[in-house]
Amino acid sequence: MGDFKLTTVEEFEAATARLLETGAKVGADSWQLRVKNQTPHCKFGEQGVCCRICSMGPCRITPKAPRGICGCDVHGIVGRNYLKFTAGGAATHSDHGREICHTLYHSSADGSYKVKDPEKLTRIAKEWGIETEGKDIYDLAHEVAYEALMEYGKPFGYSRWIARAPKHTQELWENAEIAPRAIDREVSCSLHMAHMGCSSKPEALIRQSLRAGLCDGWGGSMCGTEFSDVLFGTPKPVETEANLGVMVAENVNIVVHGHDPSLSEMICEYADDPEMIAYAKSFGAKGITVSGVCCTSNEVAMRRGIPMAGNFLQQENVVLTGACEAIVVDVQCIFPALGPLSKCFHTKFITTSKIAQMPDSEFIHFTVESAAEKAKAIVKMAIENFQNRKPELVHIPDMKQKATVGYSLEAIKKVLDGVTNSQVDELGTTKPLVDCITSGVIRGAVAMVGCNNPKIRPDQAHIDLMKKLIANDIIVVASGCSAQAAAKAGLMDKAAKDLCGDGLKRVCELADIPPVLHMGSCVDISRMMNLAADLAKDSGLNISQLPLVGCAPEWMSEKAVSIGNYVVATGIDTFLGVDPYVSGSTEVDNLLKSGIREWVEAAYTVEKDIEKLVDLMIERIEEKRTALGI
Ligand code: MSK
Repeated sequence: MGDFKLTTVEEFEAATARLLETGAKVGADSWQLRVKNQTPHCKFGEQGVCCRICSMGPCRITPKAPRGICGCDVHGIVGRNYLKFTAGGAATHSDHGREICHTLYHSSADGSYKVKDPEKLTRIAKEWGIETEGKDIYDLAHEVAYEALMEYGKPFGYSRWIARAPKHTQELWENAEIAPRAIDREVSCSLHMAHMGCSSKPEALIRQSLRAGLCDGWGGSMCGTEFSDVLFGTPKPVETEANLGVMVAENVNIVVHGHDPSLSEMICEYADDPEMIAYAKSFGAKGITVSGVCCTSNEVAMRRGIPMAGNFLQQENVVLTGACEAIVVDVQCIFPALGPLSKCFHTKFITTSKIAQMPDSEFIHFTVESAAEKAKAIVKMAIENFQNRKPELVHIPDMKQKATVGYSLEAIKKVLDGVTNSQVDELGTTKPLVDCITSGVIRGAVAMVGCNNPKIRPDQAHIDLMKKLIANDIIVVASGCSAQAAAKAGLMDKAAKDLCGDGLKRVCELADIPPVLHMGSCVDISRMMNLAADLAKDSGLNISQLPLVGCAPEWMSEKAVSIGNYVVATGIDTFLGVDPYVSGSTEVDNLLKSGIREWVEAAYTVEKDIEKLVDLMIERIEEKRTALGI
């Protein structure tokens, strides 16, 4: 096994404890302290039985008070809350996707944003029946972007992207009346249904929850992923590093955080500019290091190899190093705590989007038109802040792992084709993966996604699950903060093949891949949907028959609920480690855990015991294999 060793959660925690000591010296608050103040959590909220959608309440359902003032029972209240939770997530991902479409619409040969993958753009245009012959690539980009923007509000028809799903899946959606229409329509319709005096029938509310999820995964998120690839390049395997040790004490450290690559791509451009590096040197720094947190980090890691400083619950840690000149954020998953925390250090907390404005931050409004100018101003501001560091507060944990990232669907097909030398079209095929699965060399695949949540020991569930899965010859594709947990631990180092069972190890060696493949950010779970669709088409099976499951063991956001709904509605059994606030209603709980199987051939499992969760996933994969006779 050589010198390779995983970094343990205990080591992560020791590093965090040391950083919190610095925090205590300067009077910093932290999520660890706030969790203590907030627990125990409200039981009504946890069960989803509190209703505050009108001002007659709030109403809370108990055995003594089984109905709200309007007469709604617990099942209606829990179902409505779940639908609103989903709509919040679908809106958020999809609005991110919309921003990317706008960026594409404004791309130009001489502007800040260019088309880096014209082949992919042309492919999507053809898929959508848009004439490509003899067209200037930017005219085509604008036309496709316009059509994509129309997907958000078109009055008739279903999402264009669902044509990528296998016929059988499309029929299931049609029959269950959950085929996603225009993206904004599904979000609005969800809020309408959950309004006082509208739906209180669990079945109707859960059906719409699935539909709202589908408009995200097979709508807004797919726009986000596909057009980010067109603009910034479709990811290919690239070497990088992960964990706080990627920050460099001698350099100006800029940390990008959030989700939209439009900002972080520009910051990376300017941080690489020789003029800026010289400017940094003039302030006594040796250079500039850009690293990332959360999904913005995944975006720039996948395309540029920019190192990943950490995931969701490490965002405060980057400031606590005392070596962060600027934490620059766009949208989503940003702790408002970063404002007051950065005031305890020299760090500039820079917000850039009107969608995520926070107190105690410097707001530099970043737009497509002003991208270059604003990115340069931000990089300069960080450089000029280097001189304000307090050396006695600087401590960067000496902890990082190597990682190979950038496994877009296109890249996965390419590496696997390289192994089998199969005769394929230019886009490749998933057939080698199908062969590995049917022959049993690989038992199956798990899509590991989602966040960190203080309810679970941070990162432990992700890492423990992945270790057991790969040891059982189950390949893992990961995205979001789950992917970063894997990278920090070392599971995206190719040397981690030695932790695999014999079959998966052989595949990793032949394909020269790590056993956990980084597929990107949270919107990039749409890549996993395309992978599942291709696997089904290439194997001649339905998605639900494939030995494939999804898992979000530490999820926390509304987006994760939306994701869960589209993954499960795509026919993939989905395993959660955190309860989605539905335990107060047996009807809603039963629907999600079994009833929806009748509509979409898959359902949820919720299990807080992580050991049991992984065993249940393996069991499910083996059941599917048995059913197929493989
Ligand atoms: S950043 S949604 S904490 S994965 Fe996408 Fe991580 Fe979850 Fe945010």
